[in-house]
Amino acid sequence: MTDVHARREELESAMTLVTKKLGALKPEVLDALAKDVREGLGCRPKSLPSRWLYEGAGSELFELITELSEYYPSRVERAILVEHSREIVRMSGARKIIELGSGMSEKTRLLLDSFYEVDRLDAFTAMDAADQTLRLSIRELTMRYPRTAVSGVVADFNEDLSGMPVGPGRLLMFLGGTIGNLRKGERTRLLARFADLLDDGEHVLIGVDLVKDPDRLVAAYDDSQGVTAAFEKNVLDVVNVNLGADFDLNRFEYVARWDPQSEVIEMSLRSIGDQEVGIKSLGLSVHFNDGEEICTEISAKFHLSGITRELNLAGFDVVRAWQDDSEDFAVILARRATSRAIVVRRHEAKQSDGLSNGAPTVSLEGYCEVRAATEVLAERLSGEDQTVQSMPDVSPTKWHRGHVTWFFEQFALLPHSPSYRPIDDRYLYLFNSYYESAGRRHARGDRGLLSRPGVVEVTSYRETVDEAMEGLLVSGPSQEASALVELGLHHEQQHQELILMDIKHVFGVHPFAPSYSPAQFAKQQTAAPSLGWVSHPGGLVEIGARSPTDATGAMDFTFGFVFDNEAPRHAVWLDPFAIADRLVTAGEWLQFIDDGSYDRASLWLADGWAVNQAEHREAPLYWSKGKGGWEVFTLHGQQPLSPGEPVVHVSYYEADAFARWAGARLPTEAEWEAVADASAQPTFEPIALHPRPASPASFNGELRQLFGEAWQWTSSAYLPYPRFEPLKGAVGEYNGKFMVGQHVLRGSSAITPPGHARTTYRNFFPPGARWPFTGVRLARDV
Ligand code: SAH
Ligand code: AVI
Repeated sequence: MTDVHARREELESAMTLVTKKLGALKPEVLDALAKDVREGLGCRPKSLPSRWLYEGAGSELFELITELSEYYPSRVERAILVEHSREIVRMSGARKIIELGSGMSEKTRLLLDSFYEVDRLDAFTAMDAADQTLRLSIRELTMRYPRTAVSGVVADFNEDLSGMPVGPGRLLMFLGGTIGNLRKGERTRLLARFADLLDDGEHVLIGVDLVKDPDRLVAAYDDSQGVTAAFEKNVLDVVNVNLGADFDLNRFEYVARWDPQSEVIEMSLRSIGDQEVGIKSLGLSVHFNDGEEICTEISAKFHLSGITRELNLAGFDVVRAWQDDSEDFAVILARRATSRAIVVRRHEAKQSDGLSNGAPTVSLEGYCEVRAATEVLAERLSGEDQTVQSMPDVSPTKWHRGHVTWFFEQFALLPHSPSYRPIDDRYLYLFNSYYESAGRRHARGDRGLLSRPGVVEVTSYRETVDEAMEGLLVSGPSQEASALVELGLHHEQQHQELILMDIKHVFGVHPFAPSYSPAQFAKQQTAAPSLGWVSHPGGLVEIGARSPTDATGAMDFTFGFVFDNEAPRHAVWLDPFAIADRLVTAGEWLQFIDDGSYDRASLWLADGWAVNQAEHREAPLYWSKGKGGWEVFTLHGQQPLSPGEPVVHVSYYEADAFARWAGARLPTEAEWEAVADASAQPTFEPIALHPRPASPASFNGELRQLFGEAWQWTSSAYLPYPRFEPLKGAVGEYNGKFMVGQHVLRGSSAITPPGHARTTYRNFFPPGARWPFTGVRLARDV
C-alpha cells in the first residue's frame, strides 16, 4: 500500500511539473494546428487529430502513462523486444534503422543496443511530429551510440515521409501500437506508402495491441489516477496556448469507451454544460452543447489475422510475429514484397475483397464508366422525351442528367478544386434537388416546365464538369474529395434507375404507349415454379453495414461503399419465421384480383382502402385489360401479361393486402437481410428492363429473385438504425432527413445498374408509391 501511495504522489507531482511546461509551436506547425482546429471543431462530431496530444506537456504525460499499472502495452512490448531483439537483428538483416512516431525511443533502445553490439547500426533516424521531444531524444541517442549516424526528422507521418533516408538495408519501425491511433483509411494509406518507399526485401517492424477483455482495455485508457485524462485534456491547453483559446479544462470530462464493432477504444472530451469557447487567433467562437464530445484519439486493437491481411494487401509478407504469453500485444516483422507482387496484390484487392465492392471506384476509369452509363440510357431518348414530367414524383431525364452532374460540381469541384468555376451559376439553382445547405432551388414539381437548358446544353454541362473532374481525379484528391466522388458515383447510379422508372411513367401515360427499348422479350414461360418456404430459426442476428465514417465522422469507404442509412451494424432479435423462396407472380396476383380483393375492405389498411376508392384501383400500375386479356406496359412497350413473371409496380398497401389474402405477411427488413446474407449475393448482370420469372427451384432452401427483378416491400418503417449518424457536412442531407412516413424495400430491380445492389441496401418509398419497380416476397410466422 505504502508503495502505491508513494507512486501516486510521485505521479501527481510529475503531472504538476509537466503541465506547466507548455512550449509554443513553430509558425509552420501553428498553421497546421490552426487548420486542424478550424476543421475539427467546425463540424459535427467535433474532433482533433491525435498528433496534437503530444505537444506542450503531452509527450511527458504520455511517458507517465507508460508507467501506469493499468497501461500494459508499453510493458508488454518492452518484454517482447527484450526477448527477441537478437532474432530481429538477424532476420531483418538491416543496418539502417528508421523509427516513426519515435517519441523518446525509450523501448527502441533495447533493440538498437542489439544492433549496436554486433556493429550493425550504421544509421538511426527518428521521425516524429513532436519537435522538442525529438530533439531531446536525438541528443541522448547520439551520446549512447557514438559510432552511429543518428538523426531526427520532424514531420507528420500522415502528410510527409519525404525525409525518409534511402536504402539499402533499411528497417522501418512503428512501435508502441501507434498504428492503432490511425483511422482505417489513414492506416491503409500509410502501410501502402511504406511499401512504396522501401525496396524489395527491406523490412518493417510493427507493434500492435491485440483485442482482449474490454474491461482491461477500458482500464488501460481510463486509469484510476487520471493521467490519461490529463493527457487527452492537454490538447485543449495546446489550443489555448498556441491559438489563444479559452478552453476551461474543468468544464470538460474525459471519456474512454470500447466500440466492440470497430474494435477501437474511442477517447473524447465531453462538455459539462452548454458553453461557448473563443479561439482568438482564428476569430472563432465554438459552441458546445451539454454532453457534446470532441473525439481526441482512437486506439484500434487488432487480431493477428487482420493486421497480417492489411500488411499483405499493402505489399508486405509477415516474416515472424512475436507475442507475449497472454497474447496481449504483438511485434510483427514483415518483408517488403517484390514490386511486381505489390502491383498484382493491389489490383486484386481493388477488384475483389473488402476494399471495393465492385461498384464504382474513384479511379478516373471508374468515374468515366458510371458517367457513360447514364448517357447510354439517355441515348435512346429524344430531347422532347427527356423534357416531360408526367407527375410531380417523376423528373425529366434531362434534369436527372443535369442533377447528377451538379452533385459533382457542388460537392466535389467547388470545395476541392480551387480553380474550378461553374459553367453557369443558374445550374446551381436548377439542378439542386433538396439540399438546403446548397441554397435555393427550383420546385420539384416544376421540373417539367424547363424547356431550357436543352439537352445540348445539358450535354455540354456534363462534359465541362467531366473535364474538371478528370483534373481532380488525376491530381490525387484528398480522402474527403475521393469519398465525395465515390458517393457521387453511387448517387448517379441511383439516378440511372430513376431515369428508367421515370421514363417508363412518361411513356406509360402516352396514348400510344411508346417503347423505350424495342427489343422483344425472350418468350416467357407461362407457369411459375411452385412457391417454397425457407425457414429461419430466429434468434439474435446482426444486420446492417459497418459505418461508412471513421472515428472522426469523416467518410471512409475502405471496407466498401455503403450509404449512411445502412449502418451501423447492430443486433436484432428474430422470432422463428419462414420466407418465400421466390417473388409473388402476376398469375398469383390475377387470382387475388379475381377473388374480388380490390373491393374487400377487410383486406386493406385504411389508407390503402381510401386510395382504392378515390382512384378506382383494380390492378397494379401499368396493367390494363386488352382485347385478348390482361396486358402490361413495359419498357419494351405494351405486352401480354405473362403469369409467371413477378408482379411489379404495386404499392405497399397492395403488397400488404395481398399478403393478408394469401394468409401470410410481409417480411421485416431484418428477416429479409438475415436470409439474404446466407444466400447468393448480387451479381453484375446487365439491366434486364423487365422482371423475369423465377428459375425452377434447384434445391431446397435456395432463395431466388433476391436481386435484379423487383424491389421487395418490407413491413419495416424507414427509420434510423440504433446509433445512426448521417454523413458529415452537406451530404448529411442525403438520407437521414427522409426517415419518416416511408417503408423500406430490399433487394434490387430489373433496372438497377449492375454492381449497385447490396444485401444491406435500404431503398425506401412512401407506402402509396407504385412507379418504382416494387414487388412482393411473402413471409409467415412458424
Ligand atoms: N514509439 C513510442 C512513442 C509512442 S507515442 C512508444 O512506443 O512509446 C506516439 C508518438 O507518435 C508521439 O511521440 C507522437 O508525437 C508521435 N505522433 C503521433 N502522431 C503523429 C503524426 N501524425 N506524425 C508524426 N508523429 C506522430
Ligand atoms: C501512442 N499510442 C499507441 C497510445 C495508445 O495506446 O493508443 C496513446 C495513448 N492514448 C492514451 N493512452 C495511450
